[in-house]
Amino acid sequence: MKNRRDFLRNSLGLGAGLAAAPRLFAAPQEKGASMDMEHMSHAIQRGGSRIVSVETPDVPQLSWRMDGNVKEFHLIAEAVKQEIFPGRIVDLWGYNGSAPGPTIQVNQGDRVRIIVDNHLPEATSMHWHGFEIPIDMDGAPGSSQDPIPPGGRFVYEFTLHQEGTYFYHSHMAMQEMMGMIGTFIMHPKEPYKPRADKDFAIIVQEYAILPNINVPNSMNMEFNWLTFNGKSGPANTPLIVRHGERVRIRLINLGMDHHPIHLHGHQFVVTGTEGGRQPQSTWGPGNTVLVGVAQSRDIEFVATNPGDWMLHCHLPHHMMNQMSSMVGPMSRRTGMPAGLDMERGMGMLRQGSATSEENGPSLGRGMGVGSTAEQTMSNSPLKAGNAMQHQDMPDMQKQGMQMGKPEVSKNANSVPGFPQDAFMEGPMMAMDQMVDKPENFDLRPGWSGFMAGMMTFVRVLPPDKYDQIMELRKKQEGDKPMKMDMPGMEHKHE
Ligand SMILES: [Cu+2]
Repeated sequence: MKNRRDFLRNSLGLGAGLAAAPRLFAAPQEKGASMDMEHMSHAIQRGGSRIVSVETPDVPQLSWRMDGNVKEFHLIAEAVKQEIFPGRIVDLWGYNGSAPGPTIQVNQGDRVRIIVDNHLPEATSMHWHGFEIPIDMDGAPGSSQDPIPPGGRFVYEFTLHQEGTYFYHSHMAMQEMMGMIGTFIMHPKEPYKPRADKDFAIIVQEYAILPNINVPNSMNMEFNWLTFNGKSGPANTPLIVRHGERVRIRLINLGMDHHPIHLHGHQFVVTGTEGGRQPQSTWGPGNTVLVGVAQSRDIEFVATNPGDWMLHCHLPHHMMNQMSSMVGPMSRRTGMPAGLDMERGMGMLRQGSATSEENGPSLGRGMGVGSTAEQTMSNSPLKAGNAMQHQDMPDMQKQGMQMGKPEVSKNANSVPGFPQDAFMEGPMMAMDQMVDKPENFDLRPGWSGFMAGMMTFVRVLPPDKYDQIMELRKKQEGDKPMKMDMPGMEHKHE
């Protein structure tokens, strides 16, 4: 028990940062307390067949300690500040400083203990989604347990006989919409066949974050920030694959929408659901998988086609960032003028927040221009003069936007329907430098102008380029503190 107390004290001191780390691991291992280093090195040897660990780009892995034969994890439910897009730092709720929370990986048959501390200002409860475990461990607030009060703790412990792609989440509905979910992988006792060379997991989430406010509106039914593992394109990290490898991607959804996730350049098969591995006889080819709310889907393919292939939700509004209603009156002459001035029409509030009493009725539920200020605009021709241009926006340039010349024809204003995509994406929205990282190495210049929302790349790379990126990654990791949820944990890559 002494070890356990030490562990808890150390891991509770997350805020102490790396300075606290040496103490934690310099301590001699007593009474069977040891880390499962085999797992931490991201490779599991079993019966001569290697199972790779699951990578969750942009989300840390959760480390554990062994207490006898029990794998012990520690999750802290808390408010987090997270940059979901360059310059857009928002207030989410998550676990151990991240939303989604850190990824848990265990083996089928493991005895697992998860200590959950509630650092939120209100009660919470942790549900283990799809787990076949005793009712008192299910985390259903009110029925299977009392909610965990603010400042409280609940210790969950169970043996896991399942395998597959699972997740944990707060069972308070509104907290789910604040980000409170995490990936929980159960590796199979008998390795899946065929073996995957790369294994990834992505949690898809959606937030309604209204203008001039950093807190998601969990009551909203429309979403303007769509994320893969807590980042919106182009801020998320591409999946790096070597040409010829077999790839598994596990997709998890717990939001208000179902997401059709589409992969370019490859057919795949759906090999698993939130209930585990599916029999091979059910695998039919596809390139889009509908990941419904509360579901997970595993897809697999052999990366035979070199290139930087898009992986994205195919709902058009889920391929955008920071959507708000178009502003009709400021630029259009035909049609009746709507009731808002330009600033409010664009959602630039001068006082209060979007959910304040004053603005709430128009902004609280819809995006930008709300139900009480419906626009009468149609997509009718704009007034005469120059087509809308973006290059005279020095502020945005200062912020690192590339702001190249927009591709708008001379007669654009006379074409009904304009502007549409010209102002949602394109070269002038590019920010390659702002999102520079090893995994983005050598993408086509300007690529970032066309990535938004639930969108990333599967980069199927020839060996030399693959090795180059791995080198860059290694170098970067040497330069900065490890991105683990616990200080000092070494996060080794293969
Ligand atoms: Cu979607």
